[in-house]
Amino acid sequence: MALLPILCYPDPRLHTVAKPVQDVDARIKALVADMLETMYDANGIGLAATQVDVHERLVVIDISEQRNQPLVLINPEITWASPDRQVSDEGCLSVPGIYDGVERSAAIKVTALDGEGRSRKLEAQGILAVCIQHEMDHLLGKVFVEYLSPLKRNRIKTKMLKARRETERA
Ligand code: K1U
Ligand code: ZN
Repeated sequence: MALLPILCYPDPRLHTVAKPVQDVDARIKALVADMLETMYDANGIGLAATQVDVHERLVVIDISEQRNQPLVLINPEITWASPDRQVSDEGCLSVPGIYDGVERSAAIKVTALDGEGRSRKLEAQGILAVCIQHEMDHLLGKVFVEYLSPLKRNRIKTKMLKARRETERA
């Protein structure tokens, strides 16, 4: 297993649209293991393959307190989204230190393959629904800051670029 580097906003690779996974083979299983290790190490509750510069439709999630209930969604599709929407504070491992409110469907139904390539259906609400929608946005090349105002987004971009320059200089 290995820790994978996480792309940081505004890296243009975060805007790549992911392609479907063709086969849940040994390469994908190794990627799932590495992504879970990377997500747990970063104290995240989710991670999309896009964030580790792999442009295939795969996300990992774990919203459990004990960090022992991994959820692997391969080629996820939202089959139903509730018309009622709610605003929740979101963060992103690709935009460290930034949290802001985003409006999304309060409940969703999703189909996907699991880490063994088996078909799964699930219904989600609360933080799980928020996290799945956030991760699926990554697969479409969308970062949550794109829901914020241009003013906020530009401030975040400037802050991230400054932090990157300071890291490079150190
Ligand atoms: O996609 C990511 O970068 C992971 C992201 C998932 C996420 C968190 C909160 C709302 C929507 C999506 C994170 O894990 S950010 C860091 C984090 O652990 C966290 C932040 C806010 C609430 C709970 C957890
Ligand atoms: Zn994110």
